[in-house]
Amino acid sequence: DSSSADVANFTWTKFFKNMATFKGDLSTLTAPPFILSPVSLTEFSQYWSEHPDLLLATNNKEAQFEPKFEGVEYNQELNQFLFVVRWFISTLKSQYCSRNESMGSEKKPLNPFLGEVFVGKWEHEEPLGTTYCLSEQVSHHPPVTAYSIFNDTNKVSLQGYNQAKLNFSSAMLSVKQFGHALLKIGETNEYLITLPTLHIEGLIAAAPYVELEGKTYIQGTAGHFAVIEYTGKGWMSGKKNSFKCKIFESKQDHDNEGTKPLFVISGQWSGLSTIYTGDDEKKKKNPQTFYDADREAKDVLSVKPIEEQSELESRRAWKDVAEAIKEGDFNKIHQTKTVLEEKQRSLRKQEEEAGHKWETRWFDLVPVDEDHSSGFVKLSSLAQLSMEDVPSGTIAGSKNESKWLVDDKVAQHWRFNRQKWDDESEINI
Ligand code: 0T9
Repeated sequence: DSSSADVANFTWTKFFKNMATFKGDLSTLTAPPFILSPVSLTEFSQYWSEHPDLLLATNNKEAQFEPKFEGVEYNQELNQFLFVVRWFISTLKSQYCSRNESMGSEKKPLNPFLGEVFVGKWEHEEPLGTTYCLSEQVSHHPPVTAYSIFNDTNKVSLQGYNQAKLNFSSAMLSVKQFGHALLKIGETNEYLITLPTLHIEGLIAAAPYVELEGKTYIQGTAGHFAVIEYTGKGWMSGKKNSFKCKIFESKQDHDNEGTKPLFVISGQWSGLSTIYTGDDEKKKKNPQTFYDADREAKDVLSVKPIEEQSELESRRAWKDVAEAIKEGDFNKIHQTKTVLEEKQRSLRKQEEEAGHKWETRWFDLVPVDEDHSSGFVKLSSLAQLSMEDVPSGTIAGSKNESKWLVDDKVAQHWRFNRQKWDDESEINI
C-alpha cells in the first residue's frame, strides 16, 4: 500500500544520503530492512566452487579441453590452463549475480563477527569425491574473510582471502578488492588469480546490482598468463557482464606487441562466451562455445542443520537476525543484532583484560618473505604484480602501487594452515 511504500522510500532516501556523506566503514551503516540480506559474507566463499566438476576437471590428466583447434600446439600445461580459465569464468555468475537471482537485487550482507566460520561440502561419487569448503572471518575491523576449498581425491585446492574497500562517488559505490586466490593442482602446479574492481549501480532506484570493471589476471607456474577485462552495459558491446580474455604462453608474450594471444574468449560471463584462436579472432573466424552459464545448474553446498552447528557457525549465530530480516521487522532486527554485537564486545573486553588476543582458527597472517607454503612470490614476479597489501591485480612498481603503500613494513597475506584444520576438534562438516 502507499503508506508503507512512502516509509520505505523515506528510509531509502535517508540511507542513500547517509552513504553519500559517510566516512569510514560503510558496512556499519544502518540500512532499511528491505535491502538487508539474511546471509553473511562468510558464506560468499562457496561461490568459488558451485561447479565442482569444472574445478576438479583441472586435474584430470585424461580430459582433453574442448573445443580443440587445428593448428594450435597443445600440451598438458596449456590444456590445464584452459580448464582453469573455464572454471574461473564459471564462478563469476555465483559471485556477482546470485543475490539478484535469489532476492531480486544486490543486498547488504550480514557483517561477519571475528571468528565466525562457515563450512560445508559438495559430495560426489568417485572420480570427483568430496570437496570441502572452509570460510573464516579472520578480521572484523577491517572485515577480512579467508577461505580454503579442497578436494584430496583429486589433489585440487583453492585458498584465498578478500577484503572490500568501499568508496561512494557520483551516486555509485566503488569497491576495490584486496586479496587474491591461489589454486593448487597436484604437487607442483599453482595459479594466482587476482580479484577485479567493481561498482554498485542502481542505488538511486533502490535496486542495486554489481558491475565488474578492471581486470583479473591468472598466472600459472608453467608460465601461462591470462588477462580478463570486464566491461558493463555502457561499454563497447553494450551488453551487461561482458568480458574479453586473452590467453598467452607467457607474460612476456603479452607484453610483446607483435605476439598474438593463443586464444581470445569474449562474451558474457553470466551467459554465453565464445573462444577463437588468436589468429582467427580479428576476422571472427571459426567461433566455438567456451562456456554457457545458463546451461550449467549450480551444485548447492551441503551444510549441517543449524541444531548441529557450533555457536561460531554463521547460520546458527545469525539465526535470530536472519529471521527478523526475513520478517522485515525493523525493531527485531535492531534488537537481535544488538545481542550479537554486545556479546562480541564483551568477548573482546575479556580478552583485553586477560592480556591475550583472539587467535584465528585455520589461517595465519604470513609475511611475504616467510610465505614458503604458497607460490605467491614466484607467481607475482612472473606476472609482474605487486606483492604488497594493495588492490588485487596492482602492477608492481606502478604509480598506482605507490599510492597505496603506507610504510616499508613487509606485506602480510592470509594463508591456510592445513595442520590446524586436521587438528580441529570443535567444528566438523
Ligand atoms: C567477495 C563479492 C564481495 C565479497 C562483496 C561490496 C559488497 C561486499 C563484498 C566483493 C566475493 O567473492 C565477491 C561480491 C559482492 C560484494 C558486495 C556487494 C555489496 O553491495 C556489498 C557492500 C558491503 C554493500 O552491501 C553496500 C550497501 C548496499 C546498500 C548495496 C546493496
